[in-house]
Amino acid sequence: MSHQPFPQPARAHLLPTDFRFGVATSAFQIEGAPTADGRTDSIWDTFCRVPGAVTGADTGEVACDHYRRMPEDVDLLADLGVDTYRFSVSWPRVQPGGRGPANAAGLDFYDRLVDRLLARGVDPWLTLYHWDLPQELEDAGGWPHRDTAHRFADYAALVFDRLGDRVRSWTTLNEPWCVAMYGYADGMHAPGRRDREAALHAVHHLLLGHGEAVRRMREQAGPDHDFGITLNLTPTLPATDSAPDVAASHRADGLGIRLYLDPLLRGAYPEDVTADLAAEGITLPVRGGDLDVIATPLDVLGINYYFSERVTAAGPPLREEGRPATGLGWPITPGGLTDLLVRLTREYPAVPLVITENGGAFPDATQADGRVCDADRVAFLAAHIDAVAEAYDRGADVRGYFVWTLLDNFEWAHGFGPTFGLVSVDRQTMARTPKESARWLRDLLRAQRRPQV
Ligand code: IFM
Repeated sequence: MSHQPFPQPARAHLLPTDFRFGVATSAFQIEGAPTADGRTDSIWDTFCRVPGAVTGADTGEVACDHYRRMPEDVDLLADLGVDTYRFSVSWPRVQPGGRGPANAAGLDFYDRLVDRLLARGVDPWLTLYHWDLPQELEDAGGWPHRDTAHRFADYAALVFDRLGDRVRSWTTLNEPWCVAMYGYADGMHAPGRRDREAALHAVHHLLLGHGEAVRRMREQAGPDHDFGITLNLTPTLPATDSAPDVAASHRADGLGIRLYLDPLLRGAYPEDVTADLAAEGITLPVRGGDLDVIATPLDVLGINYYFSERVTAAGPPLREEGRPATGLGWPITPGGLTDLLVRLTREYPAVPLVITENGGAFPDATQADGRVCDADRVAFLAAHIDAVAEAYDRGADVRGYFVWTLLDNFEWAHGFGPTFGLVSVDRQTMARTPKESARWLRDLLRAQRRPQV
């Protein structure tokens, strides 16, 4: 088979030489080893046992066996030439049950991971919460319950105490929108509740937990530490110029984007959104001082970008016939990323931006010679890196871009079907095979790092 030249992000040369390139993963999606060294159940362990909750009844029991294969995986990602690895810590591994002292054996794993990354010249970027709430905290009320925010801040302080001497970049939460809406409103994700009011209470307590955690960690931090949160932002556009479509798009923007950014960066919930919620009979459980805590200054705002969508007043977001889409049917819209980054820089108080996740699930083709060909993924990544470079050129303060994800892994309620990885994982043997996209990324980063003449 002939090798086609891979597409290149034409504007990548516009990015500064200290622009970060990384790959991202999360604990539950790759680690496995659910009972090793004192770990107890998270809500996702429980959810996977619910018949019909996860496609194919897949579970995180083995996942990518990363808990045992961590050194090999660090070597794989270091060989890509990335300068940053974003990973998450499993809360029930390091504080089983979500209360009380740290579990030293659980923390030891992350200690070894951080040391190995640093030895390979890769900067660790730690996310404290990527969806795996200790089951006991859910049993006590979960994120709709205010106490969970305080428990999260305690947990953050425990992890910081152990790893803060070597980890400079700290993200509190990954995608609070998904935690609240998929977990507590739609029931598609753990813990599988369907209660819209509880979901909106969860939003407030997630943001409060974020702010409290940042404050607690800053008490112990030095000037080199960076603290932030990662939001999944899905920009919306009205499907037509009609007033109802424009209003529907604005409402979706309010619930998906401004409900998070406004309190974090401006210290207030958007009034149009709280008025809409009040009309539904829902009031956010805000107490005096909460918004000051939530608006604790950030050093970085993480953005997970997958697509933008067109909204109509008539029903769910439009899936436009013939528009390019990923294997999960998500529209491929790199221009939406440029517009989002430029908008954030124009509309919100200044904060450095990092794309903490971007990637696509595509079906991969394994050739007779063993190569895993994923030209769709290469084209997707090239277009999005190009979109980031364009935003940078237009003045957006964007400092980094991380590919989602290193390994084909447990894609939540979809199980192991959709593959987002740069590296494929044989589900029987756990053997890792870097795909063509991994080779492409390595070559791109080499060229990027080459001194300009
Ligand atoms: O796999 C997820 C990840 O855990 C959170 N962001 C989106 C990814 C793809 O769905």
